[in-house]
Amino acid sequence: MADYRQMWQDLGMDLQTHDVLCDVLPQAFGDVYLSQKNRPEGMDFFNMVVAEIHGIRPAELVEFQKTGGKVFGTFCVYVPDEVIFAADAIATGLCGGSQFWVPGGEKVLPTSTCPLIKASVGARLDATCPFFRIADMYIGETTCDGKKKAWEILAEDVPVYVMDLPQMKRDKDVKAWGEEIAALKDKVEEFTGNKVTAEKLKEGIKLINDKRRALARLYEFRKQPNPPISGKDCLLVSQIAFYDDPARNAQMINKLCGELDERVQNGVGVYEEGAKRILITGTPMAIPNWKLHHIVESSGAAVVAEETCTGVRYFEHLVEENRDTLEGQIDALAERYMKINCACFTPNEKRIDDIKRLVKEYDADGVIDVNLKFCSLYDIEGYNVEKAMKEAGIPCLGIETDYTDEDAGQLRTRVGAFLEMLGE
Ligand code: BJ8
Repeated sequence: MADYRQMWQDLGMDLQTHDVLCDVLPQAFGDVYLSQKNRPEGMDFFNMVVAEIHGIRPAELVEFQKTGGKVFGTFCVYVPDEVIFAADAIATGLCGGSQFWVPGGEKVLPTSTCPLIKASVGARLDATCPFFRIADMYIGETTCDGKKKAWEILAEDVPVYVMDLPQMKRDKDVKAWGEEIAALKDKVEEFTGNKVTAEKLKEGIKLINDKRRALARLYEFRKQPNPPISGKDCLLVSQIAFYDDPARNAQMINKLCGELDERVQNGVGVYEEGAKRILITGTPMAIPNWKLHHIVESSGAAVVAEETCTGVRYFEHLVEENRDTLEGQIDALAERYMKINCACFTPNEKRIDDIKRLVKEYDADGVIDVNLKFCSLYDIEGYNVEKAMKEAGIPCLGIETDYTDEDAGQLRTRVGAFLEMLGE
C-alpha cells in the first residue's frame, strides 16, 4: 500500500492499533480470495481496491472535502443515496464487518449486541477506520433496536441524523417514508449549502440506478449452469459498491461483465462439475466478512445468490426515472425503497416470496439462512423462513454466527453435512 500515514494522522486515527489491522487484512484476503483458481481478470481492480482500502478512496474523499464537499456515512440500504449525491455530496457505506472493531464497540454496548453494530461503533470510537473519521455526518435509521440506541452513543462523537423508517408497508407508511426522504433532502441541503433541484435529483436517481443495473447484470451470470465467477467474488464486488464512487463502480462492474460474457461464450466456469448451488439469505455481510461464503465455496459448493442487503436487496427494483418534479421523484424513491423486504417490517411475507423466487431464478439446490448473533429480527424470522422452505420442499440450513473464527470448524462440519444431504 502507498504511504497514507500522514492522512490517517490528520484524520485523528490511532495509528498503532490501525497498523495491526493493516497487517492482518492482506493475509486474510490472500487466503480467501487470491487462493481461488481461474478468477476473471476484471477482479484485479477489486483486488486493488481491497489492497488500498484505507488509502485510495479515503484520499479521494479528503480531497473532496478540501473543496468544501460533504461526506455522509450510511448504515442501511433504505437510506436513499440519490438525495445525497443530488446535493453534490458523497454517500459512503459505513457498516463494520470485522471482528477487529468489535471489542471497541463492547466498551460502550452490551456484549449481546449484534457484531455489525458493535464493529461500527468500535470503528468510530477507536479511530481505526478512515471512512468513519472522514464522514461529516452519519445518517442512521430506525430499523432495529440496537441501531437506534447506537445512534445515541455515536451522536456524542459525530453529527448523526436519524431517518424514521416505518415498520409496516401500508399506503400511509409509504407516504410517511416519502416525508422522511423529503426531510432528509432538507437536512442535506442545510448541511451542504447546496440545493437539491428536480434536475439534480434526476441525475442522482440515474447515477444510483446505473449502479443497480450493473450489479443486476453481474448477478445474471450466477444463473449460468456453471457460473463464470465465484459467489465470493460477487460478494466482494457488492461490498465495494457500498463505498466506491458509484459511476466508477458501475463502469468497473460492467467491464468485468464484458469479460464474463466472453467466458460464457467460451464455456468457462469456475466450479467443479456437479457443485451444489446455494442461496444465502439473512443478515448482511459487510466488508471484510467473507466467512460463510468462504466456508461454503471451499467445501465445493457454489453460492449463486444472496437474499441479503449485500446481495439482491441492494440492487433489485429501479427508481422510476421519468418523473420531473421533486415531489414525483420523492414518491418514486419512497415506492422503490419500500419494496426492500427487511426483517424489521411486520408482516414480512414478501421476503419469503423473494426467497422462493430466488431459489427458482438461480436454480438453487438449497438455502442457508444465516443470522448474525444477537440479531433478533432475522433470528425470529428464521422460523418463518425455515417453515416456508420445508413446505416448499426446499432444503434449508439455519446458521447463527458472528465475526470470530471460533465457530469456523463447527460451521464447516454443518455445511459439509448439509451439502452431502443435498447430494443424496
Ligand atoms: S435493510 S438488514 S441494512 S437494517 S444491525 S438488523 S444485523 S441487529 S443490518 Fe440491516 Fe437495513 Fe435491514 Fe438491511 Fe440485525 Fe444487526 Fe440490526 Fe442489522
